Amino acid sequence: MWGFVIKLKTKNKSIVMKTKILGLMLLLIAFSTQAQEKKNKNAKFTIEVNGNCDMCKKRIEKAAFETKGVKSAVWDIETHQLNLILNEEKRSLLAVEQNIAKAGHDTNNVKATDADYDNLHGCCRYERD
Ligand SMILES: [Cu+2]
Repeated sequence: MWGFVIKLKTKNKSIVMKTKILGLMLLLIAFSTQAQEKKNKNAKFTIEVNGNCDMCKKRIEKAAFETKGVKSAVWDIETHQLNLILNEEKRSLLAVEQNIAKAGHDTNNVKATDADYDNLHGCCRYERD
């Protein structure tokens, strides 16, 4: 009889524990999905974009601005750094990089196709690595 009561108590304890752990996990999942959904409207990025001259600068910045959500795009001829301000609710950084690559310029994550590269003006054919 006593053995039965003790067994029942320990069983209840473990159920309570399991419920607590489950609750904690659900809370954690809820938190992490909320964090993922909350996108930055003014996300700042600095990426490397390959190019040579002032013509490249105009082309790169134009391609960036043609991407929805891009609020600011400034490319530096010397450092090859593109500073971006992007509304991530509208487009991702990858989408911006894809547009720039389509204009013929290699970026960190997206390389231009050979055809798009060949379309560049002669003086703009930067050295590819
Ligand atoms: Cu150029």
